[in-house]
Amino acid sequence: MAKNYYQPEIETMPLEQIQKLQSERLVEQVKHVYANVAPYRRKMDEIGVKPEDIKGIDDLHKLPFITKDDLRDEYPFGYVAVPMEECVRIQSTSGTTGRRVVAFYTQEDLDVWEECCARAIVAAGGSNKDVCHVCYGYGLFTGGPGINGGSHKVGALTLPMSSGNTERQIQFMEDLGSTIICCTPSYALNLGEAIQEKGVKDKLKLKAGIFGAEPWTEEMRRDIEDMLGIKAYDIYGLTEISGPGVSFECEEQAGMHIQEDHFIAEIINPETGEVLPEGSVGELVFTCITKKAYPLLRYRTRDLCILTREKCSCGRTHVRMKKPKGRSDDMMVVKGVNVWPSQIEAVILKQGYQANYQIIVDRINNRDRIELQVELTPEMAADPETNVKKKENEIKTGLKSMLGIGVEVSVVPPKTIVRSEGKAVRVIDKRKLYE
Ligand code: DLL
Repeated sequence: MAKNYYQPEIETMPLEQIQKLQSERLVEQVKHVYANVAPYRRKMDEIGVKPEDIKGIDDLHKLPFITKDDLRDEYPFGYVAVPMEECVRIQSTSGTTGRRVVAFYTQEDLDVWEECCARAIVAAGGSNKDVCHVCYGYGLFTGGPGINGGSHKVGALTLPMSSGNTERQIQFMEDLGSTIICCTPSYALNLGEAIQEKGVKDKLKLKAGIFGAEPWTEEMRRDIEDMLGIKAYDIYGLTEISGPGVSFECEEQAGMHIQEDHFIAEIINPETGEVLPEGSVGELVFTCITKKAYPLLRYRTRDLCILTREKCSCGRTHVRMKKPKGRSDDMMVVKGVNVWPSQIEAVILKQGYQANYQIIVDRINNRDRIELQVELTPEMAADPETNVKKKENEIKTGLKSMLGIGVEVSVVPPKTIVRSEGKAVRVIDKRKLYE
């Protein structure tokens, strides 16, 4: 692994040393939170846990969890742990699933966050020779500001494009020689399509992409890599814990290294809260051990995934998380069966479609109905042999064996489904309207 400022020793530290550092930081953080965050102090008092009971990471399980509802109940200042004079920034969740959560940052918190994003850019091969094209949204969403700050720290020339205006994005890529593109994977596909249509792929200098903020499959990775002629890296994060860069992929593309000098990760059983051993699927929980303004302890992300400490050939020792399987709140119960959008996506991508699809769930005469609209690829549409009815039946059969329930399938012409510029909205659950 090439050495430079943004691959600090800490990324390759032996596990015992990382855990020692985590223990020291955790002890201090719990004191800070207990002294300054009244709702968390109440939670600890309720179960009789005192800061002095937490002597290191082995005691982490004694601490109470925080959920998104706790943060919403205390909106906006309840979980802030420093005086407002020390806060220099807020970011916020989109609030699509309820009241917004506002996260606060001191200058030091911003530095740590940007450092994590810088490490992600370096892990994707970035340096001060690169032109980093950021088309995550800017503003309250953490994507644009976080990656922007990381790119500055790396010393790359940073293009703060924000999302949308695809024509302009491509023009800038051509004119300024963008080498690294950062956006949601669904927008990357959208850009890929537009680049193919314009026939300008050969004029671009893109070599890598850093994509996250929504779930995406390995099949989608391959599509994006082919369309853009790049290596596609995954990046993960959430507003409550800072933003992008909580974890990211290295050149192995085999899970995202969690920045363990700043965050402790656990996997729990979402039903019982019990901590599960390495390798189990469960809900990811984060404890922030360096953040000062909004230092959440044992925050339940609702993301379901697996952690692994298997050795990574990149040399980084930080634990890896596999691609999140989905969110516990993404799961739909249709006709009494658990259905994940990612399962549906896997079936259609395997059959050669791209990730341009929409799932519509409804309830008619008290019976659930699930419909999938999938777009033909331009090649399929141009092929006179393509038989739409046959294609619909193939997808239906694939879904029936994956999910065990019948799904109505419509195969529609290319460009019928609205394209995403940020996080794609894949599911429209009309049943929620009747609740
Ligand atoms: O999406 C932060 C981010 C920005 C991450 C840019 C990566 C790149 P939120 O809007 O608060 O923050 O949404 C967080 O998005 O709990 C996951 O469910 C999902 N998510 C984020 N990254 C990934 C990923 C940003 N790589 C929520 N794979 C998280 C799957 C992801 N899901």
